Amino acid sequence: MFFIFVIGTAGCGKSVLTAALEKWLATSELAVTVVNLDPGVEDPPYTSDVDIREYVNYGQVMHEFGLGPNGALVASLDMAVSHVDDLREEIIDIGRDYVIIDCPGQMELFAYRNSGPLLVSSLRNYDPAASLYLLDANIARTPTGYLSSMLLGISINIRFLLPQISILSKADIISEEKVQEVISWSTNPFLLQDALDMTAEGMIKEYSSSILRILEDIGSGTSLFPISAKQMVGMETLYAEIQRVLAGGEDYLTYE
Ligand SMILES: Nc1nc2c(ncn2[C@@H]2O[C@H](COP(=O)(O)OP(=O)(O)OP(=O)(O)O)[C@@H](O)[C@H]2O)c(=O)[nH]1
Ligand SMILES: [Mg+2]
Repeated sequence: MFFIFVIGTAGCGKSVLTAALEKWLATSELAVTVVNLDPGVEDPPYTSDVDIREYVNYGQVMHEFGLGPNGALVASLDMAVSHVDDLREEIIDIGRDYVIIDCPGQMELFAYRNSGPLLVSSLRNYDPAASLYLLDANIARTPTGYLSSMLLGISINIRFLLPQISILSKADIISEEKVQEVISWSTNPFLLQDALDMTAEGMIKEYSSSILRILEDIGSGTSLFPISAKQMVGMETLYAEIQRVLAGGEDYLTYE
């Protein structure tokens, strides 16, 4: 059983990609379980097989504890941790080869708090897993947006300890030329440095080369995969990369 966690900032296209990947795998006659891990979602673009909303009621949490939308999401995920064994049991009972997990968009849950990484590690247990980290084309189209998105990806990577595939999502909303430029930043740090030098101001100019060195050192210089889940473009390449990573072609990060 292979676990694929779909993560990224709010509205970057996680749920639509989850639906598209399920559709793509299903048409390739691969069996998929779709898990919704977002307590706050109202109408996801897929039919979930396993759903966190069966275990926690986001609206009720907000109402009962007098919380705002973000606080209620944090509290809901904290509560969900006590149900993680039930969620995994459901997934195991269904028993399909691929498990795609659509995560909530509040990155704080994964980058800083414990509940996100705890849910991830308990759900996959010791099964092979990878995370798909989506960089929203809306954000990553600018050099500073790209850089900050990559840094957020690293924050998540060091909490998840999973091989991570970086995706330029919603690639159809920017021109093909822009897509190629953003991809070139991912493979050639000097091009990103040039772009930052041309557009960034003040401190970021001074810091950019050190930040770029960090990105390179920890291996974040791997290519981005442009995807349009809406137009089902890039799915085959993404699947090949998922296969490569899950088959162990990429070392798992280990931190003591
Ligand atoms: N043009 C375009 N729009 C997309 C694509 N994928 C998603 N969208 C749109 O982006 C918006 C957000 O998509 P979602 O899949 O709900 O994003 P999400 O990351 O799941 O959002 P949260 O769960 O709220 O964090 C919706 O309006 C989608 O229709 C894409 O490939 N191309
Ligand atoms: Mg979503």
